[in-house]
Amino acid sequence: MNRLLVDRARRVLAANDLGTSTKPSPALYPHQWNWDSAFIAIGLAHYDLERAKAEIRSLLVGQWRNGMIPHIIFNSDTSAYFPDPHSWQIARSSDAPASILTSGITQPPMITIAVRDIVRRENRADFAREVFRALLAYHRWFHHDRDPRGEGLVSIIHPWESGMDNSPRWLEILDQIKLEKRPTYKREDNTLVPPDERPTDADYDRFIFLMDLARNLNYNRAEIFANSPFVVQDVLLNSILFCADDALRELAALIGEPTEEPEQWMHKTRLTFQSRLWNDADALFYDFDRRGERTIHENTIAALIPLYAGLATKGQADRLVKHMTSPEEYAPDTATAFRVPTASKSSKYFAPRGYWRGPIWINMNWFLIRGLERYGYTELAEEIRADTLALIERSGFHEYFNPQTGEGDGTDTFSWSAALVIDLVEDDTP
Ligand code: 2M8
Repeated sequence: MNRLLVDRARRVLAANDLGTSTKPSPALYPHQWNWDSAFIAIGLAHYDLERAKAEIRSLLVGQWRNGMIPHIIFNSDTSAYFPDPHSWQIARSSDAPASILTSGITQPPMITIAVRDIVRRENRADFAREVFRALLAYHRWFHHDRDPRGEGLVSIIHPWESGMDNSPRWLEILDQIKLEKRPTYKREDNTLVPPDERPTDADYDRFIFLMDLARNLNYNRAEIFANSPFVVQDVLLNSILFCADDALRELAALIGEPTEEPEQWMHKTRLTFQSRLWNDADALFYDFDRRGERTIHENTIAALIPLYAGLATKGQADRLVKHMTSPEEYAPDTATAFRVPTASKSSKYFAPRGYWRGPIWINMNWFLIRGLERYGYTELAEEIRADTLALIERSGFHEYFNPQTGEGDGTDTFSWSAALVIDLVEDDTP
């Protein structure tokens, strides 16, 4: 049964293959996305290491001079996606690459974790040697540019950087953005999948407002931090960066480079993660609104992802697991058969078809399975793995799934759903 699932998953990746990169889906996402490609490389590494390396190399082609790896690298063969290169106008920044079109923001740095997977599977250091400098530059950019005060937590400047675009976590800040007039733009996404499975126009107005703001400030970080209403220390991105720092440390050790820098980053992150993001009363990790200097009290799946990174103490992990097993929040109940929803069912924003406001996403289940395994909750990890595979078996490689009905929503044949299913079935963590 599972072998058949792997075969089908490979066919999804082959169908979305653009040669040296893979688009997330056939029509809705026709370009290369940063963390999608890293998840895809983790899947590819199980059966085609050369193609996995190509996926990473093509992502690095888009790297900016300041080290940032952008969230989208545009495929010049298509224009059917908004926002397009003209919306970003990255040439306004002297840091942007000259001959390649990209967006002007980033996404969670899963790339370094994917590279470590590839290197471990190959059991050779060549690829680590090849890409180490580029990865180091990306991490330095994160830690210096996005954490200018050296606090140990980096900030995101757009909900798209979190990868969880319309998460309830961002709503309070976005609601405060009062637009004098609506930005003018034409969406493509809600013509390709049912509009109620996509962010609303009100969400998009604010996404575009923040994109315009960053562009009009020529992607100058100091200006953006000073002028944007959206500067947030995101639990998810900082958890992934912490894991990525650890992967970078391992790559450095392998090729005889110093390991102190990533070690120091990790040390600082661990401290501030605890002191600023852990909320002991609610027993959840919460994002911090850096601009407004306040905690964002939203119970979403992001609050549980520090398990993946090993950033929770054992006591905190036990309490996080209680949320996961509570039927009022993340566990099945009479109305909700499938897990794990991306927002707590107790949230007033919970919406079972609402994109990142409730549906099940395979990458989030994957993070939780890996996190539960790390803390020794093997039974729960096994249950979620079995549920995840059963969901795909039942509804196909959709982008996300309704936790109440198990129906697949968003786009079909979604690349990271396929890639991570391969990783979950093979499950021979290198
Ligand atoms: C979604 O985000 C893009 C914008 O970056 C979109 O909605 O058009 C998110 O799910 C994001 O996490 C993902 O990387 C991207 C491509 O799959 O789609």
